[in-house]
Amino acid sequence: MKHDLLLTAKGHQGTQKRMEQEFALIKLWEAPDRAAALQQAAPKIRALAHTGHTKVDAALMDALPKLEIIANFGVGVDQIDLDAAKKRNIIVTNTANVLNDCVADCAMALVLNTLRKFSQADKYLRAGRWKSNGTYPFTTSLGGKTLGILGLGRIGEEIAMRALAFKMNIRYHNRNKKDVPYAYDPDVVTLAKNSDVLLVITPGGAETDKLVNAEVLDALGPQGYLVNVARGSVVDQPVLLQYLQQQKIAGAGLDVFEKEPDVPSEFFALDNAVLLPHMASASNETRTAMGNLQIENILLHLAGKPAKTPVV
Ligand code: NAP
Ligand code: 8YV
Repeated sequence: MKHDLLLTAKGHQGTQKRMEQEFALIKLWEAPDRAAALQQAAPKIRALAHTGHTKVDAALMDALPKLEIIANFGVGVDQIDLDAAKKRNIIVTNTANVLNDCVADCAMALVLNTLRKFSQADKYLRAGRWKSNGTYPFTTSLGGKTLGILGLGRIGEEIAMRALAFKMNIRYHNRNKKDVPYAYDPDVVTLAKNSDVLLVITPGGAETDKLVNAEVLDALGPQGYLVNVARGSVVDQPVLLQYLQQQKIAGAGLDVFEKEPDVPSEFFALDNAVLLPHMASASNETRTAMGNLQIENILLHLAGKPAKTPVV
């Protein structure tokens, strides 16, 4: 007999296909009446698979009184109310580690692209401006510059290794100093002051909300660059936009935004920003590995075994 599984949203196709094979799958987003679908599912649902950035809140947990596990597709769980899950003895799992390389590759590509402006230069060539205006203006080298990593965790450490290969110097700030061969700064402002590129890869949520604010961007200064692959919430987005428009920082590379997929159109006009549609983990290989881990966590739990990557 297949176990029941409630899936909150349409996500990675291969993962959904596997879920359809392994479980009796209920697709919540397809239900014409969500409340009625939840009521019907409630007596049998022990496992919920979540994908995307909609909230998994206390009300959803209360609608599923038999719920034991919420398995997230993604390492960041800021969209899940962890306190509410803990209170209800619901396990939350993520997809830690399997995406480290892919996200670090994307972060490094953003650093490179933001300083060297390859995206902008590509547009310049396609618009025929090489021929009409001549060579593209000179850009900024990476070698010898200091990369300040805000959030030197699993992904942050992979980014540091890549940046070393580009001959960058590494500094970092976490709440807790680590046993690593990189210089530690005790706060974000000091890190920004000491960095040419400030790279954000902390979790999202209340603890890090607008951690990168005007004071931090002032410390980064007009020659400094910001790269964000964490969550849009970690940066004060309206302030960042203003700083980019007024060239109070040199540029930004952004994979994440405050209210995805809505990106204020003022960003599109900026020549000093490289913008990506939240795609740091979006390779076929990595998304498949994330889905496999999400499913493995659910199957382990339903077999009475400990999940592989629990968060709470
Ligand atoms: P992780 O291993 O838990 O690392 C997070 C790091 O952030 C830790 O070193 C932690 O150190 C630090 N940190 C946490 N809160 C902080 C705070 N208030 N101030 C300063 N540092 C803080 O997590 P990970 O696996 O590397 O993932 C990090 C995040 O990247 C995820 O949560 C997710 O939001 C984001 N992400 C984005 C994408 C994307 O597609 N763009 C893909 C994957 C992940 P301390 O605890 O010592 O402070
Ligand atoms: C995914 C992510 O884009 O893992 C994370 O925290 O942000 C990304 O890997 C997202 O989780 C897909 O829903």
